[in-house]
Amino acid sequence: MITKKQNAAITAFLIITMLCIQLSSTAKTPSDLSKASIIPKPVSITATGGYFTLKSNTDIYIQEGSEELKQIGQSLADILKKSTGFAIDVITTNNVPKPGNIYLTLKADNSIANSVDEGYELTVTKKLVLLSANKTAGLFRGMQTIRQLLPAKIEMVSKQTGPWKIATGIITDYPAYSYRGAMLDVSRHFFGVGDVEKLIDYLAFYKMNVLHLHLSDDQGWRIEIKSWPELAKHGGSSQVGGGEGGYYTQEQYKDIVQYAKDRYITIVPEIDMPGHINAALASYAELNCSGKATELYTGIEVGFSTLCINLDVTYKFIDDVIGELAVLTPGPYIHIGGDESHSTKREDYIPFINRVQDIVASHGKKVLGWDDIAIASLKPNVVAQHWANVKNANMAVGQGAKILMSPAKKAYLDMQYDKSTKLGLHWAAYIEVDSAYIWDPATLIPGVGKADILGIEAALWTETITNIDEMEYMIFPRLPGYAEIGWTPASGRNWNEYRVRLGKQGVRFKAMGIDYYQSARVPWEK
Ligand code: NGO
Repeated sequence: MITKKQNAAITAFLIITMLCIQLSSTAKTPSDLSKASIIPKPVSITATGGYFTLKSNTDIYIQEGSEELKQIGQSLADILKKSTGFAIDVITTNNVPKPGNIYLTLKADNSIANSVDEGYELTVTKKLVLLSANKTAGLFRGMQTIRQLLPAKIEMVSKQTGPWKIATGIITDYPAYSYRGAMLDVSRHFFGVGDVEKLIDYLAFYKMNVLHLHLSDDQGWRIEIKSWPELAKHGGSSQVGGGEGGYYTQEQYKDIVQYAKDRYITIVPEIDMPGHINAALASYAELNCSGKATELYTGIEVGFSTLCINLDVTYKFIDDVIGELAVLTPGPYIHIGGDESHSTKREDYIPFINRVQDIVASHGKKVLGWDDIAIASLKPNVVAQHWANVKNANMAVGQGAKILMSPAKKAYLDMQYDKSTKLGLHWAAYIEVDSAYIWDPATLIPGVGKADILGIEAALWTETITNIDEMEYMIFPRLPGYAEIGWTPASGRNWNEYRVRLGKQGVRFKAMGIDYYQSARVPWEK
């Protein structure tokens, strides 16, 4: 006769023995989830030492009741179908599916701790891949982890041979910062809708959630404004070096916004003012203090143009432009630029920025601006994007504003990797892949701590970048590092460990057809 006490002891013994077997097999077998090269690195990974195998009869089951969930299931199926060649269906269910399948569910009780909107929990057993989150955004982020756990060739668009194995275990994950973005300057050189969508796909793959579009500058105006049609028609007809330029019609812009939204990415549109505005001054004579339109500009100087601060029409123009943009923009922010207004007197600049903040607010949006705006009186909810001036960042924080971190020395994607880089500039620094990774937004500027920071944004200015291949060369392999800085807690980041994980992404870049900079500081897996 076994007593209750003995029974409990036997059970405990069995559990400990099983755990030991599992741990030792984890160490020996290559199926070790904790060794997976996921970028950004998840907050917590527990490996259990086995494999789930995606087979020709694998389907994606989704919990009933959410159209968005269906879309996420479908986008995962679309990716997996191409490379595996399997006919993967998306099936709605209320029960845990039978072994061999992927299951996406929402937690009705919001029980995933710390996750805000984007956290998720991924449990892989030999039988099932179970992805759950409080919100669909979390499922979308978690889906990127599933992609990265599969062999790199899962990203190819032609049929490949398996096996398609995923190491078993549990991942619990959520972001350190709520804003993790990239900026693309489409003014200096224009990038069409397809190129922008490609960039959005890359951001999504690394769990980034904002794309800031620098839509206007001296060299080109890139968004159709119906009440001021010459802005796009004339102001959009130039670019650096004198190419034909281009602009997005409002319909095309809506497509970009929707494409991003489907990937849980917010578009932040920027109209740079009062400087960097020559394309508008060339399009409308009445915007100039002289009453005469300027010439279109195709050089790369900065700081020579300004709106005419004391004209009423200036504010009518801004109100119309911001008004149309606000309607096209579901996200909370409109970026007003404000950088390098060297041709605007300080006594004009300050009231101008104050007034423009009110215009943005009157259209129901929040203001983002380069850190230069900190010399004005910042209204509540304004975010200052730090790029060069530490004093400005401190002044912004002193006024209660949050900071978006884009320090040019660390996070400018147009900075050359080293002296041999043919594209790009180096006025702020040469930024090798390690330098791009080794910094902490929360300790970079004395007096600006984690609580003051909204997030990080890597900026690609395009004076020297003319097409998607050049864009890819400058952003890869630095982009995944910025994604990790934004997502993974600083305490979990270490260059020597990261460079190995990054090296393993090389095959993924290749599978996606990305031509990247093969930095000698990274052990690339070919
Ligand atoms: C500066 C400048 C841009 C340039 C960029 C080039 C800011 C905020 N204003 O950054 O106009 O394109 O450098 O690196």
